[in-house]
Amino acid sequence: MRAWPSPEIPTLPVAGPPVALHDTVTGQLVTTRPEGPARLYVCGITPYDATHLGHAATYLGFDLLNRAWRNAGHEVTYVQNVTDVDDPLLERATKVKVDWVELAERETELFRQDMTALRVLSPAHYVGAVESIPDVIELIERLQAAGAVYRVEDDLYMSVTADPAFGEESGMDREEMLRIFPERGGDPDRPGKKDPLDCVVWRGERPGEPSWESPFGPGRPGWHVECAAIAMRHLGGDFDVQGGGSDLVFPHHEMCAGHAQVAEPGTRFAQVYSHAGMVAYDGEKMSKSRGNLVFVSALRNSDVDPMAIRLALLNHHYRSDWEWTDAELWTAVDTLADWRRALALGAGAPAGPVVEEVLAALADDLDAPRAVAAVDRWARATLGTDGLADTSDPDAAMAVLTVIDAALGLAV
Ligand code: 5CA
Ligand code: ZN
Repeated sequence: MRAWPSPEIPTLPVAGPPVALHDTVTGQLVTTRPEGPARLYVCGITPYDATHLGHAATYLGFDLLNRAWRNAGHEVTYVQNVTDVDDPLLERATKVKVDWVELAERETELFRQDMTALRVLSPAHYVGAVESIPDVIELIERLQAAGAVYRVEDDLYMSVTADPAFGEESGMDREEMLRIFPERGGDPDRPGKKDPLDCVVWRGERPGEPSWESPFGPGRPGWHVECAAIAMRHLGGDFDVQGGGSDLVFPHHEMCAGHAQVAEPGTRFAQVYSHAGMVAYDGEKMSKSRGNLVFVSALRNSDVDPMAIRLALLNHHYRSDWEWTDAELWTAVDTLADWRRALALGAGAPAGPVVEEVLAALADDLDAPRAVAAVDRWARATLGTDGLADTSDPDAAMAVLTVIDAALGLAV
């Protein structure tokens, strides 16, 4: 499907360092060494409600990775899906009496507008579950050929233990998996399953639900098989980074890896699994099911500068769990105003060290708060908020503007 227009990235006078990223599997920092274009897959939205700040924080985190790679001289092939048919979307459509296709299209369009306003680089391939059904069917057939699929009534399940590496991505033991699985779409107690952790790959047609023809009977894709099929189609095996929020560590990314690794034995799904922390509001994880949401579009509609939203999100490290407060948004508005005053001077404190620090911070596990602090120190030195104003570098503003645009995605 159509993505959103990508902002231009200005060219930096210096290349950024190689990018190190925290890997969920090993719990270590890994220096990524893409061969050819860096290949990134990030799990997209389920479009039944507007983009909230938790979603935005996650996509911004991976936007920093995309930018850090590009600034280090790599091309990037970025793929993102849209789960445009799944239980929560169909349930919401029924509840609000709106056609599910209409609801998905409307919310996907709003997401595009939010991403555009936040200056998030767009994916090269923005792919819906519905348009991927032929790829999903083909993947299920490969899983069948590997003997990893069985039927329970009209539904097809994949045996998770068919992947010898099952459990490696999340590093969880069975007890923990069994506890989390039902909270995140799993059905451990269904009679007829061989293993409670097995997941649906094809959900047979139910009355009143959309379905598509397939060799397994009419139905629709399971959730995990969707991302496995889309990633394999557009990135191939062993791609550089699989990303998403930490709520996807298990079962979603574990199962995606399992599907791909059973279909192509001997190949890893992704080299690195990267997860963003959860944003909370009112004391709990911001989630559609809990309803404690702050929407990006609502802030935009109340005239909040999208760059202030972006800066407020950048003030938190992508891996930390944190709670959104309005106070932080207003602090970001003030910070931006200071930066704008400093940048309007043209001359300023020496830009070289700021440029270097911003690029180094982002290459070090996307440490945006450290990069923001460096820019802030520069602005204070330039304005003399800390003492005497320093305008010794005649070209400072242009250099700082360029790096905050290229690396942090801020247009100020
Ligand atoms: N469509 C699936 C992924 S294939 C899905 O999880 N959709 S979603 O709309 O629920 O979430 C979209 C992305 O936002 C996912 O990467 C998810 O991990 C992330 N996300 C959801 N809630 C939060 C939150 N409160 N804080 C941070 N990230 C979040
Ligand atoms: Zn996904």
